[in-house]
Amino acid sequence: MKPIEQRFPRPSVMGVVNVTPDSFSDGGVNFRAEDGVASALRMRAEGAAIVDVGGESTRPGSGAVSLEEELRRVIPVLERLAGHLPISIDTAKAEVARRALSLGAELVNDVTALRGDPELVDVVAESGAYLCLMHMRGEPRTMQANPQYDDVASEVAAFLEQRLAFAVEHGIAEERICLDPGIGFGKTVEHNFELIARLDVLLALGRPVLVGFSRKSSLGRLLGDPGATTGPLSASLAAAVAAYERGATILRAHDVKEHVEALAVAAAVTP
Ligand code: 9MG
Repeated sequence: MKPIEQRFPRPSVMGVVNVTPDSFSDGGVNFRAEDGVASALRMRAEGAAIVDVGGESTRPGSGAVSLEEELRRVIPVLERLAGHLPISIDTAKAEVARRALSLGAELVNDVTALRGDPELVDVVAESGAYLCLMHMRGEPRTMQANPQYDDVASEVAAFLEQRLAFAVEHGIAEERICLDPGIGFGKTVEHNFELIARLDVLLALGRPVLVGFSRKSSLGRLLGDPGATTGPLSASLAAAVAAYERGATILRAHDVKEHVEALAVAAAVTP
């Protein structure tokens, strides 16, 4: 298998398909399997390098869903997409990842960075799949309750370095792994923008970086609405381009066509 940066060269767009009823960012538009499948196929046609399918909401305040419910949501979508496009499975559960990989998923996107389910590391190692390790402070239910850091970029980098070492020690090839600062996962608006401004601190770990700023509440809050739960497309595109220009490889986004176009322009200026 190719190293992740060859399989998904800069800039690659990862389309988001939340098979959940309660996402702030897309209002549950893909909760029915046929809608999730149609969205994924449209994103591929619009230029997504990979589509991230998830059945558990990770928005601030959300609780966990059972294994059975998560499988019930994502498996029908994955069955119908198998063989049609590159798939990432957004899960922290080993059994969901196992089933998704058997249906052809090539990347496991684990927002817990292998801390959620002790069996997941072996599932990824044995499958040879790509892996995204994301930083999160706390858990989705409570993570936005007064997050504090002395130096957010250094602390996020130290965490990711430790999780990368854990993954490699357990047999996952380093060349298959990308790292993610976890925009919005236990961070204030200022923390999120500082992480993009100082992306070089994460890049120094030597792995490709994935950034997901699309539609996140920090964008709406920066623009003047302190109660925003989401952010507009214009701001999402600016954040993706800023992240790309500072070295990000994969940009996770809901509006694939617009992100592909904006990043193509950015790449023509700054390859
Ligand atoms: C599932 N999910 C929601 N936001 C995300 C982000 O910013 N990065 C990754 N890897 N996954 C995310």
